[in-house]
Amino acid sequence: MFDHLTERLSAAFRKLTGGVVLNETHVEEALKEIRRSLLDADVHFKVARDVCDRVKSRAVGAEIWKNLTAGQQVVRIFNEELVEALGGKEQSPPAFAGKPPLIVLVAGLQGSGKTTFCVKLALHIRKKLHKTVGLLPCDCARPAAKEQLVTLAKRVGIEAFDSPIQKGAVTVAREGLKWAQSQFFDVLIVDTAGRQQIDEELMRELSEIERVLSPRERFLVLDAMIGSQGLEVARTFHERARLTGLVLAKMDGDARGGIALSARAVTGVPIVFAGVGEKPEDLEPFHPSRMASRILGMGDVMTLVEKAQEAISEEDAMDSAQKMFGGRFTLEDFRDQLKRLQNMGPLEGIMKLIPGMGQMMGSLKGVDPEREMKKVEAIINSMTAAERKKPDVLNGSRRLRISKGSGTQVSDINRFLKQFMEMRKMMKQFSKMGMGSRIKKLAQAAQSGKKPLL
Ligand SMILES: Nc1nc2c(ncn2[C@@H]2O[C@H](COP(=O)(O)OP(=O)(O)OP(=O)(O)O)[C@@H](O)[C@H]2O)c(=O)[nH]1
Ligand SMILES: [Mg+2]
Repeated sequence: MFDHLTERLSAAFRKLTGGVVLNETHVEEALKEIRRSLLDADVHFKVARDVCDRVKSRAVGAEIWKNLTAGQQVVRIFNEELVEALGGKEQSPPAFAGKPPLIVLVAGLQGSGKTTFCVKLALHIRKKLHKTVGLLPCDCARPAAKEQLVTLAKRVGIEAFDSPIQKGAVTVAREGLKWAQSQFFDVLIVDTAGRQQIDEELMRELSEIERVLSPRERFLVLDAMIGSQGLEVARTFHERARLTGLVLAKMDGDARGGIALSARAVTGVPIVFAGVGEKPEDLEPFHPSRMASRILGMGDVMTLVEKAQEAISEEDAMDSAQKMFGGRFTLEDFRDQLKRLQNMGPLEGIMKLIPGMGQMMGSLKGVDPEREMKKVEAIINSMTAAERKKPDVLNGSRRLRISKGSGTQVSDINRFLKQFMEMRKMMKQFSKMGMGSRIKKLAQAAQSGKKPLL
């Protein structure tokens, strides 16, 4: 398992940071680990090679982002390529709209999860798309197969076609279609037989059923745990049934699901659903970005995002803290801080630790803090840039203009400015007390959520 791909990248590589341009040697180094991680996730080696080639062509010559290390930068590109290869960011689930009965043929290897998926899909279509659905069991190979579908369907109140399996799958398909038409179903879902191996007999039967039903959708159910041989399975089914969608069953297990990448690459067909449990409700639309995180190792994506955020906010915090204690804190800075506070940003901690700020926030108690903050923001927004930098110029007529502009009372402005001036005074005193050198510690402590020892 490779929970932290980034950490597996060599130390020298990891240390390269912002501003450096990645060269071929750097990228090759990272690709070694990336290739291994893809193979670990059961991605077919040819597919892994293609993804690596694409990452390479994008990464060589790319500049490392300011707050990322080389490793993170490559992992970032890798993640983007994975999402793209899995279907892109935006992917809407099929709507199953068309001339009724719209037929969905479900195929796959034995035990992959076809029958379970048929029931899940029927429920999804009824609940989410508000369409009428019927189920057609065309698995006449396994004696209990029909009963399994009929029983499952009954349990969730979906109608299933029930006829003797001795007739054979093709006859059942023909009769089932007539039944669906007579029932005026919007959608008819057809379960088929699976086999241990892909064999000619199964494929012929499938083609036959397909010819009789002309299904609009032809889905292949793949067990997420199938491993890299799933690529051949997907290819064969696609050649015979011209698939329109892939379904990944048993995604609730701990398979990394590399088959998603391989099957999608070899067929070019979208992955439409993921089965996430045994129950009929356990079906989800397929999310390429979630899947990419899974193949990549969740730890990496999380670390990546956190690291980037940390770096940004730490830098911001230092910058503001230095301004505050150097007495250069303006109304503009104050407005920025307010914005961050509203977002419950990481600066909340540092604000509380600053003399004056706590009081100011405290005086908001009893009133709606959100509204107060908006008011203050409106006041600052109605000032000119010069006024924000030097609030001392704010005489009576300027305050009147601001009150009109911000829809507040002059008394609101007076109160706010008084508080702001006091806060600034306190900040200056604070820095005179020799605290300037401890700003860094303060900022860092606030970042980590700990109270510093001043
Ligand atoms: N955990 C989990 N189990 C699943 C999922 N889908 C199916 N199963 C289980 O996998 C087993 C096989 O599922 P079926 O739906 O019978 O598979 P099938 O492809 O119809 O099998 P055959 O008809 O024998 O070819 C059953 O025990 C299901 O409960 C899933 O998404 N998650
Ligand atoms: Mg079945």
